[in-house]
Order: sequence, then C-alpha cells, then structure tokens
Amino acid sequence: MKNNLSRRAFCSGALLSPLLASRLRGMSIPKIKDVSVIATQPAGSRLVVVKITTDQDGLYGYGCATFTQRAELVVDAVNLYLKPFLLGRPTDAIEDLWEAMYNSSYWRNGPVLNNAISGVDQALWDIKGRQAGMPVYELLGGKLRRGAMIYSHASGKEISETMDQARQIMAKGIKVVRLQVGIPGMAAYGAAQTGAHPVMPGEIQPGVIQDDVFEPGPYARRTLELFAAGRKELGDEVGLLHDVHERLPPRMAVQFAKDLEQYRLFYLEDALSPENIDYFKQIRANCTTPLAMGELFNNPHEWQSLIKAGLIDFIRVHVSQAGGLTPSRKIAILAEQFQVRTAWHGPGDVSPIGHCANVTLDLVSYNFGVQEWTFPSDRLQEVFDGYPVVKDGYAYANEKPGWGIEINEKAAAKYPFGSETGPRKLLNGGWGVVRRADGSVINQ
Ligand code: GCO
Ligand code: MG
Repeated sequence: MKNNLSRRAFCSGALLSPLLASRLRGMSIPKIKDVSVIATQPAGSRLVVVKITTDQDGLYGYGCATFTQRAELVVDAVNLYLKPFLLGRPTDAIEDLWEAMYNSSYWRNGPVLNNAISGVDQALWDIKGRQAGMPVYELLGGKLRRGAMIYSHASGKEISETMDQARQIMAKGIKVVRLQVGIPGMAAYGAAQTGAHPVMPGEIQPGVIQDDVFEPGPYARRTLELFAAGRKELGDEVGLLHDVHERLPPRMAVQFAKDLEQYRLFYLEDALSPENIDYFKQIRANCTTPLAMGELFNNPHEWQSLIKAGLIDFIRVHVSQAGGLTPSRKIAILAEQFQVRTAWHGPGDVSPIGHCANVTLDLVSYNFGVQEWTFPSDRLQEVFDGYPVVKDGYAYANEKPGWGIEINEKAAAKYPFGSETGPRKLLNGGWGVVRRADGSVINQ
C-alpha cells in the first residue's frame, strides 16, 4: 500500500483540498522550462524578482528575492546555482523543492541563499494559484479576516514634523503609526538628519565614503521626548511604535524599554541586535513594553528560541530572508502556539510580490498582529500591476489567481540597478558604516 502513495495518488487529488483537486484533475503537472531574474530599481531600492516559466503556455510565476544591500549576489545565486538545479523539475511539489534547494548548498540559512530560494518558492506558489485559478491564500486554507491592519511611518528632523506626518497618516484611517525623529548633528535611523553630515573628526578623505556618527544617549533622550509629545498630541487611541534598529547597547536597551513603558507602545522593535537576544530576558524582567524582533533573522535558531520562551510579542521576519512563503508559514504557525503575533517586515526593499506574500500570510494566520506598509510609487506600479490596496487602514488581497501581480518587464528594464546617488552608488546599493563619536563601529 505505502509505495502506492505515488505521484498518481497526489495527482488524483488524494492529498489535495477537494476544490483544488477538482480544478487540477486532468491537468498535467507543469515542468520548469526556464528560471530568470528581473532586477529592477524603479523606486529607490534594488528589487530582485525570480520568474519561473513552465512548459505550459502562459503559465509562469513570480517570487520576491529582494536583499537590496547585496542584490547582485542573489541574482547570481539564482542564475548559477538554482536554475541548473531546477530545470525540468515539476512545479507542484513546492515543499519538496524547498527542502531540495535548501539542502543543495550543504551550508545554509544565509541571507543570499535564502533570498534566492524565496524567489523560486514564491514563484511556485504563484504558479499553483494561477493553475488553480485562485489567490494563494485559498491554497493555505482561505481567509480568516477580510483585511490586514497596517502601520505606516511618520518621521521628521524635528518632533513637530513627525507629529504632523503622524496626523496625516491617522487622517487616512490608519490606526498604528511608527514614530522616528532626527537627532541634531547625528545620523538617526528612519529619520532625516539635522545639520551637516556628521563625520569622524579628521576623517575626510576624497572619494572615501564618510561614516555616519551616532550616539545612543542623545538618541534615547530625544526619542523619549518624541513619545511624550506623541501621546500628548496624538491621544491614547492610536497605536504608536518605534524602531530602535538595534542601535543601543543592551544594558541601555533595557532601561530605554522601561522608560518608554508609560507611553503604552504598540511595540518596540529591534531593541536588541540578533547577537544580543539573551538580553530580552532582562527587558521582560523590567517592564511590560511589547517587543518585536525578526527582520534580521535568517536562521530558525534565531526565531525559535525567542518564540518558545515568549520573549517577544511580535515576530517580524523579512519573508524572503527566511527563504520564502513556505518557511514563513511555519514560523507563523509556531508563533501561534506561543501567543506571538506576526508583523512581517514590509519596507520599500520588499518587492510588490513580497508585499502580496505578506498580506496573504496576514489573511490566513490567526495570530496576525499588524502589517508594516509601504505605499507604492507610480513608477513602482508602472512595473508591477496588482499591488494590494489599502482602505481605511486595512490592506486587502487583490483577489486574482496566484499573487495577482503582472510585471511589465519592458518597464522593469527601464529602471536597471545603479540609480543611486552619492556613497550608495559607490557601494552598489550597499550600506556604509555607523560609528560612535569615539570612532567605534556599531550595529546599524
Ligand atoms: C523596517 C526596517 C527597514 C530596514 C531596511 C533595510 O523596520 O522597516 O528596519 O527600514 O532598515 O529594510 O534594508
Ligand atoms: Mg525595522
């Protein structure tokens, strides 16, 4: 009996939901005819999307593989390693192909390879949805909420500017706002700089990239003022969150989370770096500020320990950095068992395909928390058609088969990599360094 559990059993629908089986019965299983990469930069970030073309006319899929700081390396990983590995293989066994790609490099769980695998993984889910004539969320058991509550970014050089932006965001019906503010004479995360570009004394070398300067003390004091103003001016109803971006020494992060407790944050993000996650115990022991972490995670060990120990309240993995929809679905299910909610990473360096994958997970995961949102520019929509729509603070799936995104590949070619200016151009879209006033490098 056991070895009859063959492809025939699979294709006969024994393992599929009745609806899916009825849609697939009689359809031959598509084979991978081509694997190609769309590398485009229509709106600032370098975006990498994998396209899987099948041997069935008009049946193809797209997947997000965006690691903007090392985009070209992901392109090579797909072209040089995954393409020859995948050609001719059937598209239907997504889990099997994920495990096969994941193990094929022997060494695994890194940002470049995970993003390459994610591009293929998400493209296979797109193909299955297109084949079945239904959105990917239907393949995952269907929606358990109509839309996903989003949050948007408010920032400014001055606190008053951040407050103005926050009010504009709230006026659109958005219920959760991230607050960030510049620090005079320093380079703050998520906010424009005030004053001249702070450089290391005596370090100006022609053609050499100037390193940013950041000091945790002034940042922490200024951010506490920001949240005092936030609660006073924006009220108690609105959800307010903040991203430390791992820029505080761990001991200071414990104090900072405690000092922010009075402002009832929706969550405090990346108070610690992945290297210092043991300090979450101390933050937990000292205050009730909700904690979010995960965008920098590539390895299951990073999220499993925190989730199982209940040391975070929101898991914020960047779906393609974890390897795509297949593993991220499992992270959501693990988190659900431990009352940890999801808040998938959703900045501008996630492609519209990746944003669709985020919304899909948001709609099918009982433990959804909030979705970081980046509103698309006209140029981004010139290239990508089908970006999920936001109404009254909620993001909605586009209800089309697969991810429901079509890419105008001619338009994508109009925006090749390299449109950065200044240091970023020299660094191929990569980041420079942030240093303390004493010259030592810090996590950025
Ligand atoms: C966020 C993130 C981003 C990252 C960026 C890295 O919470 O949205 O921290 O702003 O810094 O995605 O490329
Ligand atoms: Mg962040």
